[in-house]
Amino acid sequence: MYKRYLITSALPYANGPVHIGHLAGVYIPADIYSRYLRLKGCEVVFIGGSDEHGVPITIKARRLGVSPQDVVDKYHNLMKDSFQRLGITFDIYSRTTSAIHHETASAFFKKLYDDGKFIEQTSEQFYDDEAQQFLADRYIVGVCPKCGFERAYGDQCESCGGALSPNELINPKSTISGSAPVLRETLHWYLPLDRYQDFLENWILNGHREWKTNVYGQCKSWLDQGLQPRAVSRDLFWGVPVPLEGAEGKVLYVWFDAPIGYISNTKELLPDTWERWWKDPETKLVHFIGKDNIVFHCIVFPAMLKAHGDFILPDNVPANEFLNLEGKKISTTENWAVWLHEYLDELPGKEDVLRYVLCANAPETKDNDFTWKDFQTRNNSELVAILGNFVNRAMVLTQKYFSGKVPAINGLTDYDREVIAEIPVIGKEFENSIETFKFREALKKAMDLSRLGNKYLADTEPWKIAGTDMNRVSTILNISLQICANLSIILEPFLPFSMKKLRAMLNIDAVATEWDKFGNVNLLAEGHQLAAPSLLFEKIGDETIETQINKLEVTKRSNASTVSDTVPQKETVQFDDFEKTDIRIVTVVAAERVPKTDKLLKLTVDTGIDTRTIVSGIAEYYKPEDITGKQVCVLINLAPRKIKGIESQGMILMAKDSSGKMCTLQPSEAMDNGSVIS
Ligand code: B3M
Ligand code: ZN
Repeated sequence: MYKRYLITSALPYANGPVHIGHLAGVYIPADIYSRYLRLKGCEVVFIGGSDEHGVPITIKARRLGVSPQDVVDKYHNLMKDSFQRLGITFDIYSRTTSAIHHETASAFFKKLYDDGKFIEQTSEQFYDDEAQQFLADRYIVGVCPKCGFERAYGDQCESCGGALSPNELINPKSTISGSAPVLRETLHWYLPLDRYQDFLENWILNGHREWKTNVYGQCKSWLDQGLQPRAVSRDLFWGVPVPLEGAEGKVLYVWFDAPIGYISNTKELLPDTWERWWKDPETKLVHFIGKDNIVFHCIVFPAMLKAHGDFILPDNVPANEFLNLEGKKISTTENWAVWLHEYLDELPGKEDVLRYVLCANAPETKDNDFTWKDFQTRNNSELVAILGNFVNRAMVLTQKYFSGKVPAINGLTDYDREVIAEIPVIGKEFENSIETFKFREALKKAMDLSRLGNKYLADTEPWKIAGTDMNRVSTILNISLQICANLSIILEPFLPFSMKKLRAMLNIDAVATEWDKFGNVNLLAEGHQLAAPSLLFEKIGDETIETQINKLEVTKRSNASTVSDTVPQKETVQFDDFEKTDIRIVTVVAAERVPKTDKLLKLTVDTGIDTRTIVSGIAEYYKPEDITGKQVCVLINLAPRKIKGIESQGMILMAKDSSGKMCTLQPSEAMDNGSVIS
């Protein structure tokens, strides 16, 4: 077994928060593995960081009217903080906008360029004449040739899901200026992957048959199709500039610089010794990623490393499949997700429950589903009923009969011996599972130890013999407590917060719980004083689960439009212009349909100044009885207009999303009619 491990986890794009899909796929397994190896006494460096380049970040920034740097600052900090709160033990969580990364990625490119590893090629790309810039595929929208959707992107139609290239779009438009893009010649550098075909085939298909089947299979299919040169630069203003003369306006393709981020972050962490981690063949490099990143980590990045020549190659790439949520694909754009920072705020103290559920249910071999019901069940009937219950009984009984001091062993029965012998067996199986990246199986094995303890107490029933045979009670509790101490070792990679608590209850420190101690039943000396017992886990009630389920439904409905089709910001106005509008809180006192129309309601509103009539196109969304009695916002000084013969004196303000759905706006508390909105 290797002694030095360099563990990386995919660098998430800094354009949104972390959700449970990321955690189950990448960060929890990587953290479990790192913690386990540290327990074993291996030298471990665990690298994380944000991927802060790429087109989507520039699009988000443009849409929000801020700079790309603003976007990545916000999400980098949010992600870094929430990972830390979940106990992900990165040795460094840095970012690809750091100076050291720019230098490192730039030098990497330059070396490959100087060594003649690239080919240069001119191609035609869409260009926005008005904005004077080349357009990434995502910056071009048009009618989808497959389904007719009007705002399909140059790389994909979000309506039918079809992959597109920009020249297939009907009536393409630049999203920057709105003008029709034109084709222009541009020069780029390509990594000729075809030249690495033989090397990769041999290295992966012959040399790494032990890789997970999903990973090996994907690599094989890429290799079977035959590799093609890939562009490693882009015409874009955001990224690591191509370090060549005459390459102004060009940056490294995000997938070229991002994996180099693993190297830069190691350098940042260990300026003097980083080379041991990247250049010494004794180091075992392991990339934790999601399945959509397999080609980049198993084919492209290794080809880059090989082309460079100084670096080791990954030893394993244990990629996971995807996690769905309540039967549906997790979607950032539809806000169909459980966001880590919100979970941490809303379910404080339940970090380990999430870690547990996401590992127990990890999409290791196929896509899997997270449901809040399953979350509740796993907490209540596994963490509480098995693990928590066992530890609590052992602790409380010791408190009760032996004032919290570890009692003596007074002779062993055959059954005691059997139970004791079972512990190292579990340990061996556990090691085997974890070292082959089967973390679900490993967790199950570790939980088997608490099942064993639970059963041992249930079978021996020390509370029943306390009056008659204290010697026997003493032995039973000693063994039970030794099992607790072993649990605090084996479960530490999975449930670090609770195991810390358990160690505190057992009054032992972390050194006492290194992996090589596992399996022993002398971890706690006779007479050792325990601390007071407290519960490791608590039941989660139906209300908590319902709140989360409701929240998902609501946020899904209300945020459906946040990303793709938000209407661009209008021109700047001066405060004086805004001041001309008179927006008030009013109450709808009566409402009726306008005859012979589908959309219109005639509303009578109390403005605090007067009672007046407003005709509003909200009949599709509100029945007269639903809107009556509600407070809404009204532009009261809009020039009166006749609609269907009725004079409308003002306009109800409505929010409208990209699907066309509309809703009224209400004050967060009841206000007097006529309250001014400013
Ligand atoms: N940022 C893609 C992703 O988050 C990408 C990973 C980079 S790892 C070097 O799925
Ligand atoms: Zn389509």
